[in-house]
Amino acid sequence: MRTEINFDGIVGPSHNYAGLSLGNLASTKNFGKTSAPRAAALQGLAKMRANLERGLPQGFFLPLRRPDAAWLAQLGTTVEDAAPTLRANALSASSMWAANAATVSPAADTADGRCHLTVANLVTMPHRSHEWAGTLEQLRIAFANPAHFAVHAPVPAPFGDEGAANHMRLCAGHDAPGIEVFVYGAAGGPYPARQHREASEAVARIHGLSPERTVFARQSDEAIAAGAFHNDVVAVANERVLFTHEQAFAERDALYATLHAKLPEIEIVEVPAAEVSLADAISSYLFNAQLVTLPSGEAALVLPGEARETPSVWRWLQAHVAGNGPIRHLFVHDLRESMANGGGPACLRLRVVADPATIDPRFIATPEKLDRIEALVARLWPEHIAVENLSDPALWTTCIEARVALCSELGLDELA
Ligand code: SUG
Repeated sequence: MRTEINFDGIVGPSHNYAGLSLGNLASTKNFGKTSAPRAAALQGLAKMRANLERGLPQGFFLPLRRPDAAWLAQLGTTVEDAAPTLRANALSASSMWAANAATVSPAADTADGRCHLTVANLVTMPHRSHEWAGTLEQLRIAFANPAHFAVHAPVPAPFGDEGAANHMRLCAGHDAPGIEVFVYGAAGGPYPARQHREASEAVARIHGLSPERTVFARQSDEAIAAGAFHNDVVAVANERVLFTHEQAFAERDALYATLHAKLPEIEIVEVPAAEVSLADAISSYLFNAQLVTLPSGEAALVLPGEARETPSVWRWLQAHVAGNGPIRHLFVHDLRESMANGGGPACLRLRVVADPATIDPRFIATPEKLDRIEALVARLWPEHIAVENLSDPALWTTCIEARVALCSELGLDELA
């Protein structure tokens, strides 16, 4: 049966705070702090385990090869010789944020009835611009069955594409035809607009989406200026629910009217700026929650601890759950290590609607497999990385060996 599967990026052993993402306020603020890669990976694995226990199908992606020697070679250098910033770009563990791996259009939406995935080019940020090759390699293995999947290479530069983080899907049920909403940013503000409309339009064409069920919406300039470098920092959709901040979209009324016309049963849950400011929404990652449908049919939010610690946000959530709103349950997780680089629960996962039996089983989580990954992470992931450690050859070796061991543990030696 086709169902929604969340594929989380396993946090790689090189996770660090090099402050590489301009416009992502958490990344800038935490530049230079000492990271805890082992704790980061264990926090992510605990979220995966909890979602599995909630009855939600769960998959994962492996960290990419870091340092990325192949990328440095294209730039005429090596990890030993690269300047510190370039070396940090080659060592980033940023592929953990699987919401930026690809854009996914489920089979029910596409012309050929297959699930289409286009790998994101992530060209705006140097440290993310070299993820695509490793991601493509991995998705081609996980979704190799040509009867059910088509995995596409990224759209070409200069059109920036950041994948599912700027894509929402509204539908009566996950396997029913959906309305796909692509959110792009306009250039000209203090921070780069990382998703370009041209890229979103290309992805919609490549996936064979019907123009009647495809919507292109502009992110509001205030949201980008306030630090919402991806739409999934200010809005999230699941089935017929759109959960959004009042200031997420440039032409909000027109967008809501379009969505109501295309999906009359839509429920738009809008959080007013007067109750939760954009600043609080962004620092707490209220909208970067995973909005999921539990086996009971009820909707739940999987939130980061920061949402409970932000009074305006927690007040709003408590009132919503106490009232008659569509979101019935709140689950809070400690994802502090990822959050400190601007990645919340929803950034860490890529949603794919498919029959799990059609996916390479090596990427599907089971409690026993999570036990084995956890044990390996506890043994091999560095406990801490300070920014100056990035120039230590011993750290590069540790990162390479830890990842190779994970590939081998999961029977994925071809990715080593
Ligand atoms: O691209 N942070 C990521 C966070 C991505 C969050 N993803 C979604 N919103 N879906 C980014 O800005 C920080 C890395 C550093 O600074 O070292 C970073 O890349």
